Amino acid sequence: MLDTNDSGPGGDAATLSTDAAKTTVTILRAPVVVMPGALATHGPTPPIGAAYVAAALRESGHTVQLIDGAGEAIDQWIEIDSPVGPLHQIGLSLDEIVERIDPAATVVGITTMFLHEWPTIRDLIDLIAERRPEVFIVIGGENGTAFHKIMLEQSKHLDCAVLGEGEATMVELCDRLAAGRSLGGMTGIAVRETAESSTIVDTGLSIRMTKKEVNTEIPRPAWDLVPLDEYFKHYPFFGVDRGRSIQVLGTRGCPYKCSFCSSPQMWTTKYVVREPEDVVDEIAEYVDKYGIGNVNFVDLTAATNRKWTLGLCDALEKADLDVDWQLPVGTRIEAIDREVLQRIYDTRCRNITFAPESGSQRMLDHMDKRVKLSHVQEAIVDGEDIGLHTMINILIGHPKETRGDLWKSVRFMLKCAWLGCSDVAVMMFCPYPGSRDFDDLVASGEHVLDDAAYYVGLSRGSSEHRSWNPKLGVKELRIMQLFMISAFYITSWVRRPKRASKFFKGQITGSEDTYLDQMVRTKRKNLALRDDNAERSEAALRKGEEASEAAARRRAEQTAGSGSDDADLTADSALAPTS
Ligand code: B12
Ligand code: SF4
Repeated sequence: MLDTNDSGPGGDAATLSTDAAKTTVTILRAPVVVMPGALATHGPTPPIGAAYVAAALRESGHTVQLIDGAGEAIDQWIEIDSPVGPLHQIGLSLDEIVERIDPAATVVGITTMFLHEWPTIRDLIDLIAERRPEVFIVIGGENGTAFHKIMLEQSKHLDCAVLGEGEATMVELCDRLAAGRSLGGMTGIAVRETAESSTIVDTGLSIRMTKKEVNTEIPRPAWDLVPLDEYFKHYPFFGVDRGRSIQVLGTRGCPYKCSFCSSPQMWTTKYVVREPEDVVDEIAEYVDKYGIGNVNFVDLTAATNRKWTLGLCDALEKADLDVDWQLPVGTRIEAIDREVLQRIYDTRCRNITFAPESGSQRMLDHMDKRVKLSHVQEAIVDGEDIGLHTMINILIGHPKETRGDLWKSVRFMLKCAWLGCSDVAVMMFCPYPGSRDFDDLVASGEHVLDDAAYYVGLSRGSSEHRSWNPKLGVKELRIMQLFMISAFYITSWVRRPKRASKFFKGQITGSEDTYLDQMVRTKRKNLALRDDNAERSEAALRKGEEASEAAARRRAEQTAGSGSDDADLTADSALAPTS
């Protein structure tokens, strides 16, 4: 049982132990799910969170296998049914994943970033429990942290959730499991209280690592366990295609607390930076090992600290690598000025995304989005003048947004286009678990979590999307989204006609400079790949159907026999781990 007298090393989660008993651990990433009708074009990218956790486990002495359910069959598209219509699952079927789990594994850790992955992961957990009832199943990641209570309630076979930053907590968890010790006193997990109980004990977020620990104790992602060549062969799916690419994380966390974002509940507001020299050393390693020519930073908000950004540029200049880099995740603006923009351009940053989210100050206040709109526009003018491609993210349909606010965003966005901004992403609001907006909407009964609601993050721009705004319906928001995107690029092309010809030329030659180039080309590639795949691998699609049927059968059987041995088995294994 969860013995609270055993304080163990609990509470000291930020230490990677190497002297405990060891076991074999499989880290799993489920196949990626995409919605054919949605505007977004994202597909699989290498699973950096899973690779970090795998590296930490390996360094502490555990034997580690990483199954990348997407990357290991990146050109296999399986059509699956969902409450929001057919979806495409890219990667291995669930059966194929379970077949690959190392027979020696006693722990399986599943990474999950997105809410829409949950139905697939729920099926995957059932299948693992059916075939490998002895393994201890753990979930971790941004959505695993935010949504763990419901996950543990819905999935009797899920034994534990690791909450927040994963490396040290997962090592401690596996050490305890390997030694047959109780999980009592451990920080950063959620488990069932006893074998019989449905009460979930949540010991709070993992303790965030200090700057020293981030810089000296955690190993780099275990990319050697990920089929990177498969990703290189296909397209990067994130950031503009500038050749062989890899993700890098320069900083951890974000000091802000925007109401729509789940980051504060996952990372707190502690912002930790890596030493710029170490980041550049990592990039140099990837140039040598994998021949990469481009880095996509996946930091929550990379350029938040001016001194750090300039330090990164100094280190890049010194290393003189033949590598471009991009900041495709929306970054803060307060630490950006002309000097910073010039330095990042000089060291080969080519694309930078700002995230003002709205053109209305009232909305910025509501969302707690601390940004100065005039500053964004100054950065666009300076950045484009220097040679960077700038992009802005705009969010529409927030529950507090009025039509007036929406039109202020349109005006702001068009001014940005006129000033030279290269790209825009207009996204429809969606409540994510872990965010303040999600909690408010669930509490007020305006957001009901049924099986269709899991896909709202994926459906943006499609007919399946919903609106949580009392005044702006989903139809109006979809029309506005398309109108805003079109109006942005028309304004940009009218003001700078050369951009239009460059765009069409790029679609023919395959060269990409902007997010628009990337989005259109990726959509075209996805369609071609899908058609190609439909012809080539009828078998894969059939396998998908069989897998869905098998999952449905399993669910029906479970419902019929619920309340039986399952709960005991899970709880027993959670509280009296294998030795
Ligand atoms: C980069 C990024 C992307 C990239 C790449 C993602 C990828 N690698 O697969 C791309 C562009 C592809 C992407 C796409 C989307 N994204 Co995105 N993305 C991010 C971003 C900014 C950073 C993620 C990242 O790489 N972090 C760095 C790594 C190291 O952190 P990590 O994965 O969390 O890992 C740590 C812990 O979580 C934990 N951990 C992780 N795995 C495991 C496993 C175990 C066993 C354990 C114990 C611990 C553990 O330990 C790790 C190290 O400490 C996040 C923001 C965020 N807050 O995370 C949004 C975020 C994840 N994205 C989000 C969304 C909504 C999307 C899209 C749905 C958008 C859209 N509508 O198209 C798509 C979905 C694509 C798809 N079809 O699956 C949301 C998810 C919200 C939700 N709950 O669903 C986030 C949280 C942003 C936000 N708040 O809006 N995204
Ligand atoms: S939206 Fe960006 S700035 Fe706001 S809390 Fe999330 S990561 Fe930080």
